[in-house]
Amino acid sequence: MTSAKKRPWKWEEDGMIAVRSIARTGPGCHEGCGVLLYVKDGKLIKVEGDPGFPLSRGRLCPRCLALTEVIYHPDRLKYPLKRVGERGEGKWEQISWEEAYKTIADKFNEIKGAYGPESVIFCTGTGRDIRPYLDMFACSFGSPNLAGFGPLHGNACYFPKIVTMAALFGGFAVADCAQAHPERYEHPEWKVPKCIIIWGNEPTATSPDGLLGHWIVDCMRKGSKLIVIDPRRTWVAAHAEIWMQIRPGTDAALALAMLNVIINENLYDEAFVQKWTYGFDELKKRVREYPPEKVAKITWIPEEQIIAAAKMYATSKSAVVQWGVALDQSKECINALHAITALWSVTGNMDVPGGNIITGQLFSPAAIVTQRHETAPEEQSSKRIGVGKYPLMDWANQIPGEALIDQMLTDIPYPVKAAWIQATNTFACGTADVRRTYEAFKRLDFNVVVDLFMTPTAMAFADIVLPAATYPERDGISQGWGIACIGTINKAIEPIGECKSDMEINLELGKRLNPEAWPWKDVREMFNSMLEPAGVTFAELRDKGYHFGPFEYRKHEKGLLRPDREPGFNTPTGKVELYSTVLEKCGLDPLPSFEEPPESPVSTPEIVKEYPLILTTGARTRVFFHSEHRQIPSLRKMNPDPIVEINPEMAEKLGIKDVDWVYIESRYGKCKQRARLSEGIHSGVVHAQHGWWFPEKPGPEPSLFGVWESNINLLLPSGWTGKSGFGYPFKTQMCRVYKIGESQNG
Ligand SMILES: Nc1nc2c(c(=O)[nH]1)N[C@H]1C(S)=C(S)[C@@H](COP(=O)(O)OP(=O)(O)OC[C@H]3O[C@@H](n4cnc5c(=O)[nH]c(N)nc54)[C@H](O)[C@@H]3O)O[C@H]1N2
Ligand SMILES: Nc1nc2c(c(=O)[nH]1)N[C@H]1C(S)=C(S)[C@@H](COP(=O)(O)OP(=O)(O)OC[C@H]3O[C@@H](n4cnc5c(=O)[nH]c(N)nc54)[C@H](O)[C@@H]3O)O[C@H]1N2
Ligand SMILES: [Mo]
Repeated sequence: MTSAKKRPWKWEEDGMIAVRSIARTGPGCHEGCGVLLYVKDGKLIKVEGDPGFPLSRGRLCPRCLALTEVIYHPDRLKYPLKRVGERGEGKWEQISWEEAYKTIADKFNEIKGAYGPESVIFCTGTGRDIRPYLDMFACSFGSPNLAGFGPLHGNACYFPKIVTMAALFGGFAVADCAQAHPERYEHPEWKVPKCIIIWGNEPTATSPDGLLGHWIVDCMRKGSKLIVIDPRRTWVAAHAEIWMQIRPGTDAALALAMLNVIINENLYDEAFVQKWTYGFDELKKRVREYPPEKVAKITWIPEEQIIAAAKMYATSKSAVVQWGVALDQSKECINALHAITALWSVTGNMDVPGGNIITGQLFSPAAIVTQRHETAPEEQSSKRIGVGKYPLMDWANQIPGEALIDQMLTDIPYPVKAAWIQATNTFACGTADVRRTYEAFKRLDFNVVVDLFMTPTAMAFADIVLPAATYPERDGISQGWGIACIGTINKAIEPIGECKSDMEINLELGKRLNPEAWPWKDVREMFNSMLEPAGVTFAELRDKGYHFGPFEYRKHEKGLLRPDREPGFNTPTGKVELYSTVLEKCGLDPLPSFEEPPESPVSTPEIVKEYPLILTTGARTRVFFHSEHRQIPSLRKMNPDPIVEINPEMAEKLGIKDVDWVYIESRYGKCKQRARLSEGIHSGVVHAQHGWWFPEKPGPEPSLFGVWESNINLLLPSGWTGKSGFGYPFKTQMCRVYKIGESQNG
């Protein structure tokens, strides 16, 4: 066990109380940075980075710095609300928690009695730390239908990566930026990666899934050279040795061409390949179909650049891939993920210092899995929505989002009657084919939304709205960073109004629905029980601040990856399966390949005349988390309107000037955003922001806070998930852009 020395978590400073904590949600956030919360007269005054927290070392993003504006915002939900008018009318009545819980429990139990617990679905979005509790909540009610994790369509955020890695090497890997070690860069075994490929990712804006962006900057300062693959010139692209301005959705072809160069020029790690991989010869044969010359035409990347990048990556020891959500957000995403995993495997960068390291998680899985088995009867999992549709989804125990919407609309094979929506702004952000999703949720008999603010989702669907606490208003356990490190979130202030933490809400309502499954008297007792596998109590963890699990490199050599403790990887063959027996069993191609996006200048040339531009969406901004923060003055000021980025040459052709309002239109829908001319985007590509609604506009129907005006997901249709059930083309779509007449502006 590696923990910090005991240090205070609360002290007095300059007439204020300082509370050491970890930033989690709400509001939305993907990782957890150490924070110092300063409180005066019971009010949060300011937030600073905690220099003593080894993973963030005092750094913070603009959203944490604006936290007081979130907490004390006049629009915060403060009390449980019951709908009194029609759905969407915006007429609410304040009720007590007791009445809210009773109404929900009665209604859920009534549905359970009439249709079975599976007729209640449980939905959540990304990154919030409520997932384990919500999982327990759904299971203890008996429903196998916990949906979400951000994008409903194709589960196109991180899950495809998790599943691909589980299939290929039976584990989960992240880029090694010394985050596994409390002493970080000073750890004797850690090595600075000589080369970092940043692939479809902008870590300095997003700090996504297991990585804080400043780790990349730290590595750059220590000598790492970057290869960046992005259709837009991002901060990291501007600082790269090689920036490949790829055509959206062609990443699999690029990875295969890089493999082609590495294999044909004998730049791979022969010893690792021989001893630890399965199916190299088949892969070698497959990559012959992807010579750089051909792939240059597919990807729009010059052939020499592909070759140079492949050589630079393969000859740098060590080298690492840091990949982003752009890779999950194409239709046949598993292909690219498979090929990239093969890249770091054949070059011997698997689980080595400064490579892609295999990690585990510390606290929840054991507790949650036990809980799940105790409370979710076997026969219930066969009722999971979409079961049998996609073998790989079944293998991974996932719900295909499109099957969920289909079932909500058709009642086949059984009706969905109610939704528990905790921390997702579904149709404003997390789903494609917005109108269809909207219709599906509208059909349900009873919906509960737990959120910080009245969102378009809550306004449109909710019968009961419950107010959630922000992280300084509650205790919690933080586990992020894609690494076995945990710490406590420490309450610094009393919640405003009657807000409660998500965990409290799940526990209190869980007790009413199934008391046996929730034996704990309060949240603290629940946390202690969940921390048992990690061997610490909440109070001990709080006093230390953080706790790292053990970490070793090259675990496959030491028998640390397989349940039988034999050397090797936790796969059917015991090797990294370049040729995947799991994918094969699931009826999928066992080798990576490239498929054109469903709409592209190549696959649908007939529509290019009318819709000539490739639309990529949703590249994150530093100031918003998805659809959140639009009501926060200091953040909104930095990005007041929805922005579509267009190359100046193209803009000129289209008669569009900087900051003009324009329509972006696909074959399926349109919305309006404001043009920003940018040299950094390819002239054949435009990029539109996602998640836009306008808290300042009227809430009641039909406006729903203007959610139909600039919502880019109106342009994205259903029916386009990949063959595996994973993947959706959120970032590859054909569109046209044109200027709006003056009268239609704003
Ligand atoms: N076009 C396009 N669409 C996309 C994407 C894209 O790139 N392009 N990206 C997709 C991805 S990767 C994802 S993950 C999804 C994300 O989609 P969602 O996860 O649905 O994200 P949000 O819309 O921000 O919804 C989060 C809601 O939860 C509330 N909230 C925040 N923290 C808490 C909390 O701790 N407790 C509770 N109870 N509520 C909280 C917020 O106020 C907000 O209303 O969007 C997807 N949508
Ligand atoms: N500030 C902030 N941080 C966030 C979030 C947020 O909303 N706000 N959301 C969180 C969530 S849920 C997620 S999933 C992560 C995502 O974080 P990232 O993985 O960084 O995702 P994006 O910003 O969507 O896209 C990264 C880059 O991919 C590029 N790109 C677009 N299409 C393609 C393509 O076809 N191929 C390639 N190679 N590149 C492409 C875009 O231009 C963009 O620069 O961020 C998390 N962190
Ligand atoms: Mo995501």
